[in-house]
Amino acid sequence: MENLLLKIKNRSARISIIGLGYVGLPLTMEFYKSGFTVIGIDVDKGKVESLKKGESYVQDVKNEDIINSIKNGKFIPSTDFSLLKEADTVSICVPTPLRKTRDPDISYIVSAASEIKKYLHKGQLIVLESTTYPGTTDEVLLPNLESGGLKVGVDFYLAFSPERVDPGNKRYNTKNTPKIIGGVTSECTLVAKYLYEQSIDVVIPVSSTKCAEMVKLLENTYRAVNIGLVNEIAIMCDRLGINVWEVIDAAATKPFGFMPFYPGPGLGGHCIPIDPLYLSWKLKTLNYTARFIELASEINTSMPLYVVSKVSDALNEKKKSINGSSILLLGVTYKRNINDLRESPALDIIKLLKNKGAEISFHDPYVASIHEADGVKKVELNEQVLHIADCVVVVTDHSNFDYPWIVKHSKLIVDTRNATKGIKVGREKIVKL
Ligand code: SAJ
Repeated sequence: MENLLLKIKNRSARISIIGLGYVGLPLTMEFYKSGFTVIGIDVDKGKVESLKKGESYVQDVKNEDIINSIKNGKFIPSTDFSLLKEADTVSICVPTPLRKTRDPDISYIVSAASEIKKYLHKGQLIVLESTTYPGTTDEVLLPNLESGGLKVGVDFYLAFSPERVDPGNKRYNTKNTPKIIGGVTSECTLVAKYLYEQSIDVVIPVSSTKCAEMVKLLENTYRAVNIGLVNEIAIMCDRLGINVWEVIDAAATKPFGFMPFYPGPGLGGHCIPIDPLYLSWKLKTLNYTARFIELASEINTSMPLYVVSKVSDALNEKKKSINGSSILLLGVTYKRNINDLRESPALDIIKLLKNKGAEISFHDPYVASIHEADGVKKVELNEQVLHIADCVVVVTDHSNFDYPWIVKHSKLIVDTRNATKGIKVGREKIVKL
């Protein structure tokens, strides 16, 4: 262990990262900036080629950092896993999606592990960062890595450290977001903590890999359940004839014991809709039903249908039906001011409206086309397009939309994000969740 600690201290340790996406690439740059040489491995040749051309495809990573690190020989992007034989540490930052059956898909972790095993050698540190269910490191990764005869905590070190990357967040980044580390043994925790604290401001050890895996799932389940709660509160307020947005803003004046969440068209992104289902799946294998997670998922996934019912009621007030109406969606990404469509509720809303015979178009400054929704075209946003639409639906409240101008030139608006807050017009023109 001492030898590895010394190599980390004098920066002769060769770091490797598997998976150069929105987690792995920023982490690569942090290790580089703190003086390490980093081998970055990705199965996607296109990513590796872009990096070699000095082009970053991750919004929080600058081209110049890529160019400088490669020019100085301190960052080696490659698709070749055999480079792992030179690596002293390996951080695994691969995707952990859901299968079509909504069960966890840890196949990317398993294939990374089988590559690592080929080149595993004494003194190496392996850290899994991909979000997964508690037990993955101990029950899947560890047996795989020890099957070659090396002993964890003695010959090599293994830990879990949840990623906490929030793409586009201008305040929190990889370096200044506290990092949790849980090792298989105390030596594993010590070595992993020592490595990460060379590049990350605050590193917090916990007692096990399972604890570290669970920390991440608590963080994101907390969000999914609270978003589910506030979506149900919105439905209740609608039945009660109460403005849910006013209720939340008023509740948010409480300086303690309350954190505002806001209703919306549904739960998008690659974390919040997915991570809690990793936890509920694991508990099912232990004959336990994670009721909050399942209920929140049920409510959140019902929100697109709820939005379409609001559109239907709003058109009905104008003696129109969805069938044959022209409907313009404003914003289709899963949350404001980013270009990510993954799991976006807009995709569900489009499907539901299409099935009811609507003529749909969209405008989103961050999106050129929606390949998941053929026939739904992007239109330029102008007075005529707004006026032609029988209903305009604000699905994603990008900051660069001119909401007063949109309201002025629209006949009818369904606002799922309270984006038109403060604009004084009659209820017959703006309908909110
Ligand atoms: N959403 C609501 N109401 C809310 C908050 C979010 O409907 O009050 C919706 C969003 O529109 C989106 C989905 O939920 O469709 C997820 O939104 P999010 O704000 O949780 O954003 P994400 O998915 O980018 O979550 C990431 C997570 N980061 C990591 O997993 C490392 C999450 O833990 C962060 O808390 C979150 O960013 C953040 O705070 O920005």
